[in-house]
Amino acid sequence: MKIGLFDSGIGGLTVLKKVIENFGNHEYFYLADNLNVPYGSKPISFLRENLKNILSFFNKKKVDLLISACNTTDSIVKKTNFDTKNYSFSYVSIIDNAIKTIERNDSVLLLATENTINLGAYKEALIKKKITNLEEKACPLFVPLIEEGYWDGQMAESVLRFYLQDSKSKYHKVILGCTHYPILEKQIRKYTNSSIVDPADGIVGFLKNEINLEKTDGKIRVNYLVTGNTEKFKLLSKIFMKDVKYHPIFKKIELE
Ligand code: DGN
Repeated sequence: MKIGLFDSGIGGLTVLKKVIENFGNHEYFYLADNLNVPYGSKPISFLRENLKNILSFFNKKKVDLLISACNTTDSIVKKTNFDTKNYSFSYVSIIDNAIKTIERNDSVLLLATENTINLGAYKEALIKKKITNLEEKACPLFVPLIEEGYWDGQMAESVLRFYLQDSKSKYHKVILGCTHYPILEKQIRKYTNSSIVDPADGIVGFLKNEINLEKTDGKIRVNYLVTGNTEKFKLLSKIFMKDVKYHPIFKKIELE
């Protein structure tokens, strides 16, 4: 199957990695729009236009499935009547699948970008699930920190402490509502005893149970399409994907 994924940078790799681990050899296209990172605080009107270009790009690539590996753009899809039906692929929502892992009466802490929280797609879906104990926290410093490669050390420690020092044991679940955040999962765990929801697991569940995607053998190739700094993306993706046996191909592209 031809599978597309996209994000503002390396965050979506947390989804790609789990998809590869579970489904092996498919034809993967990963668009890293790091020219426009971070999406979390950019104007919605800009991100919406940019999203149209991303979807047209994948339409031309003729992917069968397009996985939203970005909660911010998925929030835009859900809250601004963005039509994903006029394309040849099936669009896979990260938020819909993350929500499936939440149970009635769970108390929830949502960590996400400012745009994701302000757009309210998670909140709306959680209220539908009768979740009344919800706290939302935007962590705008996480994405720049991660995109600059500060995944541990003092700088990461200070930023994590700044956002999370009050979070200990208050919730059943902590949703990492930005695909960049699982890169800091080990450190986030120091601040909470709650169970952590990585939306990538929701995507894997969807592909397994609702699309019946099979695991296939063979050499795994990923076509990385990068809009901004390709060298930086190449370096960080190599570090993050170091345990994955695959053949990455990097290409700089321009979105129309
Ligand atoms: N990783 C994206 C998300 O899940 O929202 C976007 C992060 C960003 O660019 N701020």
